[in-house]
Amino acid sequence: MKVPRPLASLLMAPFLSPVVFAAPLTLEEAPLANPGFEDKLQSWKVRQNEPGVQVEEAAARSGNFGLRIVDESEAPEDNILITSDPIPVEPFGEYLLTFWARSENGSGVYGVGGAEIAFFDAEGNILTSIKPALPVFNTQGKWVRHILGTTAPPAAITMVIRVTSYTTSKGSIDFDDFEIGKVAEGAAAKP
Ligand SMILES: [Ca+2]
Repeated sequence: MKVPRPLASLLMAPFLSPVVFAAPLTLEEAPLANPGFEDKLQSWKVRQNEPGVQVEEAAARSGNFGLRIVDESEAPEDNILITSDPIPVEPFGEYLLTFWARSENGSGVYGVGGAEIAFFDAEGNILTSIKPALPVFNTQGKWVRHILGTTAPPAAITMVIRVTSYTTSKGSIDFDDFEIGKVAEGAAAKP
């Protein structure tokens, strides 16, 4: 599969230079539908606090639309949860998720909200008690790229991306331009 250009260029980024790979690190794009919310919420499911979920032009980093979540209180029932459609994975596959996010008014020392990856087995059971997750902090309105790497558990057949707000925080976050890819075989460093 073609390597998505933004991910490929990301891996050439200078801040990754201390990691020395035996071969150039390449990614196989995973099939994530509607990664930039140009088709509104198609291929994403709102699981909690639907009124707090908006897809609008004001939340776009690229294209016409972006995702805005608005958590108006620190009450748990106001937490927001949005889930991508399942994405097929290979056991022990190494996956890299990137997305762009910003918050102008968010509170919370542990982040306003964030994105995480959850893996599932063939029966639909979740496989990780602690999900690989990245918080989004108040960025004073500046778009910031977030990068999360993880490895699929042995029984994993699918994963989803989950976008959430946190119990301990309130405020809004804009998300756009999700990408996820599998690190190609043979990319590991040699001793
Ligand atoms: Ca977009």
